Amino acid sequence: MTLEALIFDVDGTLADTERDGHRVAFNQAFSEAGLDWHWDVALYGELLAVTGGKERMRHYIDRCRADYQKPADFDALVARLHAAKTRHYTALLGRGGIPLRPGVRRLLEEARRRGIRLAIATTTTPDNVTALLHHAIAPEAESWFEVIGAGDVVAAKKPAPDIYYYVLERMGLPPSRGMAFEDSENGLRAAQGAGLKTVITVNDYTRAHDFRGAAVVLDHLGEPGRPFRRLSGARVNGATVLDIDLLARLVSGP
Ligand code: XBP
Ligand code: MG
Repeated sequence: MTLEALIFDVDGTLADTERDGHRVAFNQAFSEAGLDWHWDVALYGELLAVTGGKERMRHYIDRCRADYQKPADFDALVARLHAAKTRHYTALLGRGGIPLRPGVRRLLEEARRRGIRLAIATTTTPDNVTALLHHAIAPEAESWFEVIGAGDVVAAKKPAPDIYYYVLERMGLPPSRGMAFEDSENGLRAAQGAGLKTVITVNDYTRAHDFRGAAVVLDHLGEPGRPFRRLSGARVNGATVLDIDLLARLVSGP
């Protein structure tokens, strides 16, 4: 089967955005609103089981803050906090706060040179995607991606496959011709659910997740002089960077 398109998750996959990005921005929004909510590194790792920032805040209150009396307009409070969090997060990206993960720029540039189509399928808010692309890749990088599926455009977030279905449908792409890139179990389940083979690059929050069924699991995509480490999945026959030729083999493999 021919490889025609690469579809990327954003948070944790293009860049390590969660611990030093989203988490910090949530805490800024909480303290600015005078709330005593604080998400430390370990707690945030647990909260990441729920995708979507608004959903994550509601989950935190329901599971961890039995003491908190929800106001009548709790939904509006969550929406306000989330808007403030997005403002803090995009400002942090604007200061160049979060770089791309190893090999991401190399692979995107090779894909563009070779006419491979690119897209994004993420749970995060569209403004966050735009800010990351703009500040970490290039001012015009949004135009590198044919479809950007993000945030609330689908009702059910990952691990539901909906965002991948949304992107595949807009691209007119059969899943057998695409490869998804994810960093988490929720992301893998979403991509698999839509019939896509998936490359996993783990990070500190996701290393111990269950990645059975992934095409290959790596520590990162690899750069010349900075080889990836294969953690599980398909054999890579001595390859040290994940490039389009290797991806084409993975997509046509068993
Ligand atoms: C990332 C998420 C998001 C971000 C926060 O999922 O779960 O919720 O943590 O983003 P993915 P918002 O890796 O699939 O992109 O606050 O904008 O929801
Ligand atoms: Mg992710």
